[in-house]
Amino acid sequence: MTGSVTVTRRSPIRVLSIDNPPVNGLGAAVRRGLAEELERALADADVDAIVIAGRGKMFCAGADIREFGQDPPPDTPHLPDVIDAIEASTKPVVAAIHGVAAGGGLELALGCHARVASSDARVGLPEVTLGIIPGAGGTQRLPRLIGVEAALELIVSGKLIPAAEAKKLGFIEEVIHEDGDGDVVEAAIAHAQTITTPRRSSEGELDTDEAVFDAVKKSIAKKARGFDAPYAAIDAVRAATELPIREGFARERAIFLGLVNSDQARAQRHVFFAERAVAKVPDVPKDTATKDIRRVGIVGCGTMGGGIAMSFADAGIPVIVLETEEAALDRGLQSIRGVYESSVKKGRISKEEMDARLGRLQGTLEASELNDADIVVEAVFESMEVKVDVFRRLDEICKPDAILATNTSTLDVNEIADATKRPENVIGTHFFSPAHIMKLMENVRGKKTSPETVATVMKLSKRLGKVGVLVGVCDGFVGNRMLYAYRRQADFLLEEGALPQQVDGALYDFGLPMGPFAMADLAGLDIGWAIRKRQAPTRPKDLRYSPIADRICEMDRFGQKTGAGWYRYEPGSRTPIPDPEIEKLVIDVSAELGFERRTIDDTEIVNRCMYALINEGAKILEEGIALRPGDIDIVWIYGYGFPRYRGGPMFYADTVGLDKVYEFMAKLYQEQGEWAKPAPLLEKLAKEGKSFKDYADSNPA
Ligand code: T1G
Repeated sequence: MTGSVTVTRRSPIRVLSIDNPPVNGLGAAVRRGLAEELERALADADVDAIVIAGRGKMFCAGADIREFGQDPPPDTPHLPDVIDAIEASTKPVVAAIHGVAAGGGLELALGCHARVASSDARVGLPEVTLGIIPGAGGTQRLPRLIGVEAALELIVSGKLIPAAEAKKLGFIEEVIHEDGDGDVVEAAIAHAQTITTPRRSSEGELDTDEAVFDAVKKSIAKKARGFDAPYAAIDAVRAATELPIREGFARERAIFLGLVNSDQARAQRHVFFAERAVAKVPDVPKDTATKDIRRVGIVGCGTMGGGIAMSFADAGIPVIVLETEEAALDRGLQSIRGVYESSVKKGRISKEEMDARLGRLQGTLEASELNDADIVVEAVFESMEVKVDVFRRLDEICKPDAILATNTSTLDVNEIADATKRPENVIGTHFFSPAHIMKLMENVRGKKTSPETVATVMKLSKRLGKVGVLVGVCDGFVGNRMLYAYRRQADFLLEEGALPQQVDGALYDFGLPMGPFAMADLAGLDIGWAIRKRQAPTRPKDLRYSPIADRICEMDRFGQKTGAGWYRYEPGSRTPIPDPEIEKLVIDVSAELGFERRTIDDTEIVNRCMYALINEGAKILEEGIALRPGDIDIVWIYGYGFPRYRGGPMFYADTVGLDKVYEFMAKLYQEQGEWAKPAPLLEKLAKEGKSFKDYADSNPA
């Protein structure tokens, strides 16, 4: 064993196995080990061919991302050099791929003279998801193997594809079914012995016209808005068509090195690790017992109840949906069927798959039919009175160990839990609309929620293909509570001189999928109005409050669903059109409140809304409502479309500098009072010249 490479002598074949758990990352030791063992094998006359494989659950997940930004130990070969040596080998080298070959791991395999994969393997170049591009030859070798268009599709999307598809494309030579054909290493050994002349992927010229690149740029314009890496990847592949191979490699490397320490790459690396960290709950160890979820009950088949039911059916779990009236149940089930039918029409799922999912869904008007559910998710009207009544009844009907979950987006989960005799089995599972699509689940832990209930629901989030983030109980939990602070500044900016389309435009350009006013129109203004009415009795009377949103609701304008809200909408269209009536209302309210309207630029708009959001995030952290700054980032990225290339609001704050955020909020505090009071944690970190990352490192969750 050299470094993290084990050697198996199967004369005349030498097998080099990467052994660097958990994902065989190509860290310094692995690169050194591969280089040294390759040299030995080439020098050994008893060796006719070499197989490279991976120990454990996969071949190799690429470069060790944790080593980025660090200088490797001296004499550590760079990955491109290791791969060049493999490709130059006069003895055939075959990659034996199982599990995953991703990024540098696939580039390593592309440097080999052939690739044999097990049928369950997935392969791809996901570097763009980390804000970089393949930097070890992938953008030069892959197009030469499968053509420019197919290579662009894989590199620019960053997706992993099944081995069978890769074989069809032409960069996997053989796919074996390990249950039938023996293991992949054996197959690779056999394959190596069939090779007489090693085929080198970097050989051969490429020719293509510019239209191909323009077409890709056009096709990704919406999805890749604001991201640098996908466009850099297109430039690298273009270099493969314009330059001889060595110059192409150099061009790729230069683009890669230009990105690897960029703000976007550091942000997307942060998101990669933050997304994996959210699953770790300090006082709920990995081996905490979890309940088996075989059958699920949903209370309410409205927009949220229906979407939640689909999430479970999509994940293969039988669901029974309870409604109070036949008409409501029919409407709900019909809308679910409608969503599936349009997915079939769009070719997203097959008719058979639709039928299978609908087959798992059952409607009922009989609450007693929820008696054998392992978990029941309540998704009824957002009223404490209604929810407490539902939970009292569920407590009587459901089996003793069933989990009772509420989909409330703002209400006190402890109060709901205390309405039952099983508060330890009560938890919040806050889905985001549309629930069958949005990946985020805010799992709300009450004072009495047991570790088993937490562990079960966190595991269930993963099973549903969602990202579950554990949060504590407060008004609006993490996402909506921060949204209140963000939205408040947006409202105040209208009174001071901005207009809805300007505020929305500035935040759209910042990278959000839409601004606060267009988002409110999409969600429906009646929801926010109900929340403001509920909060009115406890809202501090001496603090500023913007009446504009209430006035719009009093005009029966509730957004897209009524054809008018902050904007007006043509029938059947979701395109927001600025409405002079709203402009007049905004200007009238300014005058009414004594504001002299002033010119406000986009930078102030972004700073006011973002810094207020971050400040609320800091309060949430110090109150322990969120475990880590990264958890808050994941909530905003998966729940509100915060741009991944900015890393989330808390990571973004670190790139701006907490001193700047603090100074800005401290100044706003002078003008607005309590609403803008800097969080003590923000003040402390800013004055100590520290970041939220420093806070996370010194308060490991
Ligand atoms: N480096 C370091 N750690 C990694 C890692 C990597 N490449 N991939 C995963 N981990 C850690 C992860 O943080 C987690 O740690 C554990 O491994 C299990 O991961 C030159 C420069 C392979 C599909 O983008 O997509 O090569 O939380 O929970 O669900 O061109 O991991 O347990 O402490 O995700 O089974 C390109 C990244 C690198 C692939 C497996 N490669 N990894 O999924 O496990 S850049 C990637 C994944 C590159 C070259 C460039 C997934 C996976 P912990 P996991 P999983």
